[in-house]
Amino acid sequence: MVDNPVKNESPKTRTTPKVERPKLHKVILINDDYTPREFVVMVLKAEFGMGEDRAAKVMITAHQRGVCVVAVYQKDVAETKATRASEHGQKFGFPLMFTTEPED
Ligand code: TYC
Repeated sequence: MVDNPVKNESPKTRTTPKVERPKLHKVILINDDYTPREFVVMVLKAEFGMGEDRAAKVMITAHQRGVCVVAVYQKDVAETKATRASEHGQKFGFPLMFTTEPED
């Protein structure tokens, strides 16, 4: 295309760059009345690589408010992590539950 500052002679060849960033998904810890606090902390450390202090803060937030965001990942990673962490609780007979939801 020859440059023409007055008129774009072939507008149909112009493309809009469209790079969509995949939405991140939150892993959410749900409170329950049965899982021991120490067990929740242990699972957060084991499944999400948290240190003791961070894990204890996340656990107490879920305990007090009902839910707490644990971390954000791309969709498939968030779902796998939530499933694994919930299964960790089930394996020990606890109703510990992790869910996922897309970030806004
Ligand atoms: N509420 C539980 C108790 O009092 C502890 C707990 C905290 C369980 C957070 C789940 O996501 C949870 N033993």
